[in-house]
Amino acid sequence: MTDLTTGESFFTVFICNFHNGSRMNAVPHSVQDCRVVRLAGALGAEVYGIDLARLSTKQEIDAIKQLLLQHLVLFFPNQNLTVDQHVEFGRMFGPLEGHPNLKNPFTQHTELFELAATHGGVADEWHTDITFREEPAVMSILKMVRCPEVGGDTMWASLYAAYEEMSEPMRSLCDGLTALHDAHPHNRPEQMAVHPVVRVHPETGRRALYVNEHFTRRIVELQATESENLLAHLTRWVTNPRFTVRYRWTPNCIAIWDNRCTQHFVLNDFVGERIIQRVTVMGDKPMGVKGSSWQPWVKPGPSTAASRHDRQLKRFLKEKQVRENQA
Ligand SMILES: O=C(O)CCC(=O)C(=O)O
Ligand SMILES: [Fe+2]
Repeated sequence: MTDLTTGESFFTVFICNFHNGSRMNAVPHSVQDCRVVRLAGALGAEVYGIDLARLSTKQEIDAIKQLLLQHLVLFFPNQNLTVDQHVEFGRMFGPLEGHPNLKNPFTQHTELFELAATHGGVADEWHTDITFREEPAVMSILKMVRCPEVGGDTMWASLYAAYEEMSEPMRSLCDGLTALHDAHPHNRPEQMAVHPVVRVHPETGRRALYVNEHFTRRIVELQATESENLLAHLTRWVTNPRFTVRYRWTPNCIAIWDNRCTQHFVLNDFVGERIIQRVTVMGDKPMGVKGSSWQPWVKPGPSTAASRHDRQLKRFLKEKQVRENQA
């Protein structure tokens, strides 16, 4: 490791940390002992040598943010954060929000929630967190509290890779589309938001394919069957193994992911208990490449049997109209 920093200000100064000689990770001096080990071609890195409970300066948090922009999901094994420290750590990245629909057993920390497998808490469908909201979470910070000896791995997919590897005509089509997301999986179909199908990451400027199997219901500008087929293709495409990393957990590992350019999925291949706790950094409004290029498509004329496929979109559009009239 080469020290280039002596006497210079923090923001201009980096230590070069090579883990395999092929890729440089720029890590600020104050966390120079950390070792970054990439886990897959598309995304994911393990970080060793940082005690997350002791991080406190803006520079240290900025260093983690930089690593996250680079690797999209970071894993910090063998951290011993208490519930208080976990929440405190999360707050350093921005205001936290509790989960809008899932139970939270921690009354002293409404921002922290827990998923226990024995209570059905297994997120075994590909998703980006809470995209049914107008401003989905920026990032999530998860603590693995209890994991099975075997199984229960989590996978993440890079939505940059998914976008960048599509053909040009497909990218061009997707650039001009928006999609309706809803909280149907939480039995809250009235919670809805429309987001661009291609999201431009506000910090990197890169484009990400922003539709997911769990919450994305309908491409707004397409006819219902077209939407169904395109969504089936895109949500499957995102899960191409080449765009993913699969992580095998150990207890007390902390994972941080950038929710603006990734999806994740838990392998429900285990027996017994598996418990995670998560805090979530509040979100921003996803921006697209150029806005919607076409009008919403709903079946014209009086309602018929087939109109049911447009019902949720019609509901969204009607409520939007009411909101706009009130504003
Ligand atoms: O249990 C996991 O590994 C991830 C759960 C999940 O989807 C989440 O916390 O957002
Ligand atoms: Fe999730």
